[in-house]
Amino acid sequence: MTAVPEGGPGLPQRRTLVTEIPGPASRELSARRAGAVARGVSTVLPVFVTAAGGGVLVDVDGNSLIDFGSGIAVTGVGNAAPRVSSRVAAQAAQFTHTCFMVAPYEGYVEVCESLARLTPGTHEKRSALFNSGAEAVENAVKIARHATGRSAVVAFDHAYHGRTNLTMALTAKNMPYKQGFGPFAAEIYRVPMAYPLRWPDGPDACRAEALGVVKSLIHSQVGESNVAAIIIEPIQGEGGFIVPPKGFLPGLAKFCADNGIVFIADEIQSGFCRTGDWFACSHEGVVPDLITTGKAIADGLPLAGVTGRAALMDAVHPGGLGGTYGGNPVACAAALGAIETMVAEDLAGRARRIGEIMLPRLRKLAEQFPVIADVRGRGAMIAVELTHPGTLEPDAAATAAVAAACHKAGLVVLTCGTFGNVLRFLPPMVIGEDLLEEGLGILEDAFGTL
Ligand code: PLZ
Repeated sequence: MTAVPEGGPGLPQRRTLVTEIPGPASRELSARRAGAVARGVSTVLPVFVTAAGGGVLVDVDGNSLIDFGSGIAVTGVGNAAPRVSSRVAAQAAQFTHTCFMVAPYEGYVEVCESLARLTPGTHEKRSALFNSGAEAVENAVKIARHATGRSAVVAFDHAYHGRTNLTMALTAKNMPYKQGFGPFAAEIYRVPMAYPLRWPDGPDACRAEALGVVKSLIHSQVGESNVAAIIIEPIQGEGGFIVPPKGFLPGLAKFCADNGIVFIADEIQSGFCRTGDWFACSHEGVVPDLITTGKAIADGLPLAGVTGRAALMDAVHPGGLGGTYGGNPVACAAALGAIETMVAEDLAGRARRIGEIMLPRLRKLAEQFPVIADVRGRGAMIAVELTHPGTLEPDAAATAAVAAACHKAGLVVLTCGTFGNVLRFLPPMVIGEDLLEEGLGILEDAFGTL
């Protein structure tokens, strides 16, 4: 047995397979896991990790895999990024917890100051910190309801906002997120997403019609004056990396402003440089009233936030927001290290470069393999949607087969989409170009196995 390497960017940045995937040591741990871990918690690729950094994950069998998943858009700055690890270690040695509601500390304030600076808009802002994306979304809705005195919340088809009761209600897809877990929270209304590939009359009609359909449904079925908030992922994540046509998000933001509705951008997956800008909203100059953040904010330590207009955020009475762990000092230290890394290494620029490398190669692949119906995304948030050639009928089987072939060859890829037919690519923004190219080569070979 070789010594377990230390994680971080110093790990050899190459793919090395020394066993089949998963190897014997991982299989043994999987067997142990089956006797201890609830089966409802599932896993994409059952290799047990011992170290990770840059663009690789190292497993218990000594395999080094290329990471195109970043733990679902979390480790954008690279796993165990030095500025994160050192700040976390230093903070853990000082104190691990006080509860910000009992006795505060500077790190929490500094994270909120960073959020005010980095999120879209130059208006006066306030933030509150939480433990998970779902909790941030719940609180954004609480704040919007409190500030407006209204109860209805409008969410989109293909949306994903979490697994708690309110966020399950906001999430569109039944299996596996909602099946058997109802009843769900009330006063949630769903409208169609501007999904160019699947808009009934095609992408051009989507651009022309989607906003009108959304407005008219809200008018006829809910009533603008009853709507507290409209919540949208500027690029939908779990639902299939759906990028709405230009103009849709600004139009929605304007509709909200005109009707006293709080516009909530859920940037938990798309935020923090992932799409080639600090936030996906910024590609169209959209300034949300509230923005939810999580995932990449703290390189994997549990932290999430709600940031928004001071008047909205401060509408809530003292004591109305909180939680034992929200904005934990170690998680805040990680966030400050992650943000410092994003600035120092221009990770938004790196994300744009990743997109420039990936999109043309994937478009070429789509010409070669007609099972690829769409190539889309921005920066380092890229996907391909698979259908039976010449139709819009989702091909989840081919998607699963390509993902399995990638996994076998040592490339971690994730799937998503309401119909399970989207392969998504979320490499760490710090991934080396050689490794990125090698990963794309593996993906191309995987399509060849269909
Ligand atoms: N909003 C836009 O992408 C989390 C879900 C993984 P939590 N997405 C990954 C799974 O299957 O549970 C997500 C998101 C958007 C909210 C969330 C919820 O964030 O930190 O998982 O609660």
